[in-house]
Amino acid sequence: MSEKTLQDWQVAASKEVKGKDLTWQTPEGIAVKPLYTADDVTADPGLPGFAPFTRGVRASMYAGRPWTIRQYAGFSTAEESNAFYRRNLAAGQKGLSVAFDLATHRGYDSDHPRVVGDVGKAGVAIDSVEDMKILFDGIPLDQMSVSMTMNGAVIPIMAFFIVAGEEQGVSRAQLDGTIQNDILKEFMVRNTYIYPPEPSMRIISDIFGYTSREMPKFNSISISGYHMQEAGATQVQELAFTIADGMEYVKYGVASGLDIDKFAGRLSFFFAIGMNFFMEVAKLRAARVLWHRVMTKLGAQDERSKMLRTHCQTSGVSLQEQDPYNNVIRTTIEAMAAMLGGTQSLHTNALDEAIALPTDFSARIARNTQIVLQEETGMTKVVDPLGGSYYVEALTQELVDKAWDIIERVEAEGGMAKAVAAGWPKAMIEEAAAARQARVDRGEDVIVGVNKYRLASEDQLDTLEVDNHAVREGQIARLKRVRETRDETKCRAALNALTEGAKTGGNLLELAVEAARHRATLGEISDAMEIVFGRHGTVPTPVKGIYGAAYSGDSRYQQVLDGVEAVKRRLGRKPRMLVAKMGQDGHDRGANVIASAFIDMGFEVTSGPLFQIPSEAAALALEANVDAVGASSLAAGHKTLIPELIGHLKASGRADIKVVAGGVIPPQDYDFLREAGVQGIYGPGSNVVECAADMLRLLGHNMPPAGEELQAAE
Ligand code: MLC
Ligand code: 5AD
Repeated sequence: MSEKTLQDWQVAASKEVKGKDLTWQTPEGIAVKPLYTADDVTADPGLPGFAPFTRGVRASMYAGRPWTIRQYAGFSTAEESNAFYRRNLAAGQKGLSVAFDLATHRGYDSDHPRVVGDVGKAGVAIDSVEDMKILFDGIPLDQMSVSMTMNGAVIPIMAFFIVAGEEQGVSRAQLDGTIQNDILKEFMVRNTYIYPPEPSMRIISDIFGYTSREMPKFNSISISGYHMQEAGATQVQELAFTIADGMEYVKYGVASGLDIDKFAGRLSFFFAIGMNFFMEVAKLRAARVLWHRVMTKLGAQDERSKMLRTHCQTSGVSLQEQDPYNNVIRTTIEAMAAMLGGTQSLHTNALDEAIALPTDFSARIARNTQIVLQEETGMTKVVDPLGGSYYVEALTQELVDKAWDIIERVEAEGGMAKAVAAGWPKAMIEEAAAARQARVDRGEDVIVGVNKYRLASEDQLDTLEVDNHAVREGQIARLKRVRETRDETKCRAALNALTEGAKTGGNLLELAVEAARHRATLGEISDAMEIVFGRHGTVPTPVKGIYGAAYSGDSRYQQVLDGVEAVKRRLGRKPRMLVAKMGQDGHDRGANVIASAFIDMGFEVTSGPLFQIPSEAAALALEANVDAVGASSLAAGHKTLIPELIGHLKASGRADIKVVAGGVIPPQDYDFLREAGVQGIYGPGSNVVECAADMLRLLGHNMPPAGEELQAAE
């Protein structure tokens, strides 16, 4: 036993680093010390399988049964996605997870004029029960657990799933899986809502009611922090808002007349796992402690109601377009954090994440990352091996306390639905996102291959390309067949009953199941409710001052500010830009960060509403009389939507308006876009100050090249 004291260590360490303060201030406001000892551990984590489940929800954890390898996937048609699922299951994947295209998410059939660029692109196109049956062809739904990421069009998708099961001979009581069904975070960060908040919350209670009665094995919601972290939230924000969302859903369920212990045991969670390894491990442990505390407070009696079970996905935003094989390393580290945090189910991202959807090759590496952890390393043999680590235990407690402060604020202001309507959680997350972007652009947060150790030239990856026009044609033909062969009278009657139910009460899922049986389509079922509920829309409000503040005194930033001033003198007004979001792509982090930063740099920015079609974006550009349009695209619609936008601008005699594109755009598409008239393309990892410098050049300003300090390291 050492006789040395903490003070002795302090003296020794301080001498080594010549008195430098080694405390690490994390973005969540936690001061991480260079050393933790037993003195820092204030709470006993107890044992796994017992309340408050700090060390895991099962006594034996992975020693008894490893987590579910559940890769999220979907693209193109139901046939193609089904074949992809079958190949993956044969190669060691254990559970399914369906990614739907954005048309489906937003309640539009594939033949709707607003979704021309979206069909089959970011996920699989599903228009009716017929598509759902093909999606699970040869996959027995009584044996395979299926997660479906659906929030907006959750009623028709659940109905199709139930009827597809029925027609496979599987009763709904046997169906095992999870529906995301988490609308609060959609209004906050993910944006695939359809209806306004109030009817959306009713839909969730109706699903709780139906599944708790009819589908005992089915997880009725996946309360998701993932998208908050993707949108820029710190781990504390992700943790707090997710648990607070969960509380809100439980309160709505109880208010709708359900007994808390009848449905709470089937609520599940979903977190992102980023690169701050120990913070992520501690976050999952803290989440379990917080949920146990919250559910006890809400009056749950059954321990299963208080047990937080979660899926995790490694972080998409942490992966880069540049030097993409580094992404395999990042994903491995993140997967280990998810495992050591005690996740129940995991998706590991593919190395081409920042560019396109996974190919068979990149999906294999992603899946094998988990298989290697499970089958080669021996890491699953011990339950919660980080339990008792001074640092991890102290961090767990600190996260619990910090998140609790935010949860108490939410509660004091009337709960998460009210907070979301007031908008402060979203603003808080956007501020964190702008601050992170500034740290990356300034090189303070290192990203290997992007702002440090950047390669002089990059090899191109083979990426998956979906021909959305062909998928759309196929879907339109199938929709036509479905509509021609169904009993129209029965179908209409079921749809009318659904509309009536939306008006006067009655379980919407139960009513939609009937409509689905009679081959009502996804768009028709959505419309039947939209008549009563209306469709929700939002215009972004970018945060101001955060990005600029991080750059005060920076010489390159000053050059850009001077450039903007020069253009302003020439034009007699600020340079104007429209940040446009077209198609059903609701990923607005990039658009918001760009808008915030450009405003701080002196541009006049119009943030277009989400979900515009190209003619609407062009009309807005003319109305705001902008000099340039920045089209932000993260859902693969760029090849259809941006050329159309340029066509509309030209047709209106405004070919002079510059169009640039940003977001997830594979290098393979650059020439196509340039030929269509796009004058600047900014993929992931672009430095925002340099984007602005480029914009000034496009506007005729003689902008000097970036100085040494901003040039990428070779
Ligand atoms: C588990 N079991 C054990 C055990 N471990 N039994 C004995 N000993 C052990 N050690 C039992 C469980 O109790 C359960 O049975 C069964 O085994 C399955 O285990 P599980 O732990 O419940 O796993 P799973 O079925 O995979 O469920 C995990 C889940 C679920 C609860 C988190 O909700 C889920 O799969 N979620 C996935 C969500 C998802 O994939 N989302 C994708 C989002 S992508 P029983 O009988 O108790 O149930 C996205 C991106 C985008 O959102 O588009 O934006
Ligand atoms: N297939 C596979 N992964 C997908 N993701 C989104 N859509 C798909 C899809 N169709 C993953 C990406 C993204 C996160 C939200 O989910 O990793 O970052």
